Amino acid sequence: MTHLVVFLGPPGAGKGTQAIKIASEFNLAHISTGDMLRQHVKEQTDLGKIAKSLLDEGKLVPDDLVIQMLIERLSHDDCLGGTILDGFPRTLPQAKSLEKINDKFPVVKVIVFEADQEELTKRILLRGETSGRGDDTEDSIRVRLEVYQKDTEPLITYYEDKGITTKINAVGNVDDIYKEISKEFIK
Ligand code: B4P
Repeated sequence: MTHLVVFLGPPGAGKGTQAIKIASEFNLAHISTGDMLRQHVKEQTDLGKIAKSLLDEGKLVPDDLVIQMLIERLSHDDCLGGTILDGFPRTLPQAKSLEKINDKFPVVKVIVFEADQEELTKRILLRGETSGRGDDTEDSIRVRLEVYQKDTEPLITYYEDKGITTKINAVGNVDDIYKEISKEFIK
């Protein structure tokens, strides 16, 4: 059985930053659907060709494509000892797709990253100066924040109802935030 821990939060909240540190410290696999999609774009795969403009515009890639990509990735051996899902699920159908394979991949914990829009925009614009990411622009950030509120934020209630969420203040020093999150892994 592969336990899944979901990192949920708005764009730029630091999900990826913290997932890398936690996965390495607690020996977990780290799956970032954003990184996987960017790799597809780079390699110009069929999925990458579909994803490119959506990513740049700040829109979500269609559920069926992302779900298929995620399920295939979860079948790799490195996921057997537990996995952090960074950026998945982002919609209710994506969350429900995990329920369908729930016996093998139960979501045991959801870390909810909280940060205000001003801070998020500042971080992403700063990253845009060096990242070369087509979605680290002012226009794309606006869309990404809107998409987050509409499609992803409802997942907080969805997982709260299951009693498995922990909210984390994602504004502050990276190491302090890491310490807060790591408490959830040593309980
Ligand atoms: P992601 O790659 O998931 O991008 P993100 O939300 O911007 O990243 P994150 O919250 O991880 O922030 P990070 O640590 O990098 O998604 C990109 C796109 O891929 C989506 O818009 C969508 O199109 C597509 N996609 C991905 N998953 C999908 C799915 N499931 N379904 C459909 N489409 C999907 O941190 C951001 C910046 O802040 C960094 O520069 C970092 O250094 C900095 N930072 C981090 N913590 C900080 C702190 N405490 N203080 C100051 N700065 C900090």
